[in-house]
Amino acid sequence: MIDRDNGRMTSNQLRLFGSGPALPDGFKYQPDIMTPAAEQSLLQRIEDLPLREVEFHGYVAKRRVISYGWQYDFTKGTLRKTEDIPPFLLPLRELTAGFAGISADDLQQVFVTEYDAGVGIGWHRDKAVFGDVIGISLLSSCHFRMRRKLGTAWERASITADARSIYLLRGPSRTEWEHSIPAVESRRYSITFRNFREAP
Ligand SMILES: O=C(O)CCC(=O)C(=O)O
Repeated sequence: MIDRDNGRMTSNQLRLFGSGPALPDGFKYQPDIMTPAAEQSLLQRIEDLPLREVEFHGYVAKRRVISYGWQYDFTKGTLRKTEDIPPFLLPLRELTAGFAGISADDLQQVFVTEYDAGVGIGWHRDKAVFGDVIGISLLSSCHFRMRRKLGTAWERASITADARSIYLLRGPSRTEWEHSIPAVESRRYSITFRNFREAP
């Protein structure tokens, strides 16, 4: 569902009526990138991961996360090498790279996040060391909101990111727009892959 300011139309309706652009430049979305069976087997593997509550600028958020490849320390503002990306995530990395039109080897950071019912993520832009951000939703959908400042007002757009869908933040959608997810209704997982703007 697209909600551009007070718009009430779905993205498909907007495209049917040819009234765009519906979403920020550089944002790309695709539903149904995997079967429910493939989603289930990923979720089974994720259940065994040692997810921990995220520490963000001195406070502990309710999301539970784990980073692979590289970890960004929000307290120190630094990157450090961490455990390699587990083999079960490599086929998903290939698929993600294909969606983004880049090499899988360049997606050197993976972040697995669990949002329990009632948990979301506030307005932010990902750290500037990272380039593209590509996110896969599992188990349930979320309302993926985007906004950017236009003078004294906010330009807004949003989409429902369904379970088994993928989105890409690149270009203005990555550098000019912030994004956030309001409290989800039921548990959701996201797997976000990132490359680097410059080699770390
Ligand atoms: O869960 C998502 O899809 C978004 C995650 C996110 O914005 C982040 O980790 O910075």
